[in-house]
Amino acid sequence: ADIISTPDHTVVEKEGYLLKAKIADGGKKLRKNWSTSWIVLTSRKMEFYKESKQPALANLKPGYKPECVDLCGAHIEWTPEKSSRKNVFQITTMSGNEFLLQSDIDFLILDWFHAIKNAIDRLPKE
Ligand code: I3S
Repeated sequence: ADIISTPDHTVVEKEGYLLKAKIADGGKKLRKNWSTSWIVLTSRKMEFYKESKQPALANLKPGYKPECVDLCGAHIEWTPEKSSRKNVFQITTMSGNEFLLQSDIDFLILDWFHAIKNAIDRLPKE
C-alpha cells in the first residue's frame, strides 16, 4: 500500500469509521452521545472528523478542525460495563478526556484496539 502522509509529514497508520462517544472533557463527565466519526491514527495522535455524506467537503470547510487526541501518556482498555453495545473500549488522555469507541464488527474493532495500543506503547509515557 502507498504511504499516506499528512501535511505535517506524519504517517497515517490507520483510518476509518467507528462509533464514538466522548464521555469526559478534562475530567468533567459529559452526557454520552454516540456518533459516527472518521478516525485518523498517526504515530502520536488520533483525529476525529465529523461524519458526512461528503466527508472530504464537510471537513474542509474553512475553520473546521477535527478533534485531536494526544496519545502520549494515554490509556486504552476494554470497557464492557460502560455501554450496552458490544466491543466498546475507552481511551483516556493525560488531560482527562475520555472517549468510547465501538464497532459491531469484531475484527475491525480488534484491529483498531491493537493499532492504538501499539501507538501508545511506542510513545514516551509523558
Ligand atoms: O450509559 P447510558 O447513560 O445508559 O448511555 C446511554 C445514553 O447516553 C443514551 O442517551 P440519553 O442520555 O439521551 O438517554 C444513548 O442514546 C444510549 O446509546 C446510551 O447507552 P449505550 O448503552 O448505547 O452506550
